Amino acid sequence: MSWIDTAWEWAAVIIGILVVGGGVILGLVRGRGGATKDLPAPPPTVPAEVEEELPPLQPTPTIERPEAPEGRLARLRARLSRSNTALGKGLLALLAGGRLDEETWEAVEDTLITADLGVDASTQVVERLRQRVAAAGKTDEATMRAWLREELVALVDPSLDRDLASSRIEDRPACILVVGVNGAGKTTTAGKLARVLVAEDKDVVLGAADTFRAAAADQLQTWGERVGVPTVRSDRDGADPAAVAFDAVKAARDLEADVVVIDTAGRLHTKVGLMDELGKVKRVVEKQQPIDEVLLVLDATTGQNGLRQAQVFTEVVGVTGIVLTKLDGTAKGGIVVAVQRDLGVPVKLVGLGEGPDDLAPFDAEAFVDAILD
Ligand SMILES: Nc1nc2c(ncn2[C@@H]2O[C@H](COP(=O)(O)OP(=O)(O)O)[C@@H](O)[C@H]2O)c(=O)[nH]1
Ligand SMILES: [Mg+2]
Repeated sequence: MSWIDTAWEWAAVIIGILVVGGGVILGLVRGRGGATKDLPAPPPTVPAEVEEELPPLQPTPTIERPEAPEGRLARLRARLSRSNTALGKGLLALLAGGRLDEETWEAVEDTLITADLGVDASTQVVERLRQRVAAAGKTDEATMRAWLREELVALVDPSLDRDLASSRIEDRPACILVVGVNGAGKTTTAGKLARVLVAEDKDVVLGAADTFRAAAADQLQTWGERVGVPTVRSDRDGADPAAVAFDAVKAARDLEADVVVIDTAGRLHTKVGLMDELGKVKRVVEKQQPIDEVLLVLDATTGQNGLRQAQVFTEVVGVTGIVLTKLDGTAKGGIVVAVQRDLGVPVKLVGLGEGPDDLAPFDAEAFVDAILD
């Protein structure tokens, strides 16, 4: 058992050496540490935690937060009323002027027709107002304003279903096709609509099926990038629009997106060309899934001319909703009524400017109030 004793002795010696040695080494290190204070500073190096905070070399696009659609109404109302005050003020000046003779009623009807309300609708409003005045014998401004408002709201029809198909339907994305003549505002509307949908927390895919010029796809892609929405496109001018539309829908399905918005070309001068191209886009997309919404984009400033073009589109593709753009640029808000009556399709969205969030869901009462304010 003497070797254990020896081992313990050795252990004690080793521990002793370690304690003393450790103290010496510690002292040396401290001593050196003290000495470095007098040495020149080492070349500066970027600490790891600061390096991580430096901006990356490749600038990443800033994702914008679009304005909530509900919040837009107040601002857009102000813009609408700027271009439409002439209509509201003119009508009320005539109606509340005291003398409602034949000449005055004619002037009221002319004012409504001039505002693009359409002849039938204008005649109807005047007829109803005359009956009410005759029955109640009142023509004070508050009464006339209230009646005019009621008649116009009835014409714009608050009962129409203006909901947009923009949520997943039975485990697939909703599909929106945007159509209309060149320059109406299709691409702008598709871009603004993507923002409306992003503001509603939807996952959106854009499809650039206007393949005439690469610039058209660039324009759409830029809209998408600003709010982090991918754009399916072809880099080749003149690619088959139906193929691009098909790919966009496929991408939206693969990504399990909520909605895919497809922009189309407007340079289709003949009805036959329009039939061929839009008809094919529709047919090809529908090999995968139905198109839920066909939005016809109409420029409000083209007035009654726009209606004739619109008719062709309703014949070719089943239009489910109208987007009336450039209402900020016209005093003829009555076109809303004319469009709905002529095409039998509700106005679902209105464009009120060139700003990215200048697209608002349409509301009959707010619209009439904006006209009469
Ligand atoms: N003032 C105004 N301009 C608009 C509105 N919507 C579109 N535009 C403008 O109309 C022009 C044509 O738009 P674009 O989307 O390229 O038309 P597209 O050919 O149908 O795709 C562009 O300069 C847009 O900025 C709107 O609501 N108000
Ligand atoms: Mg376009």
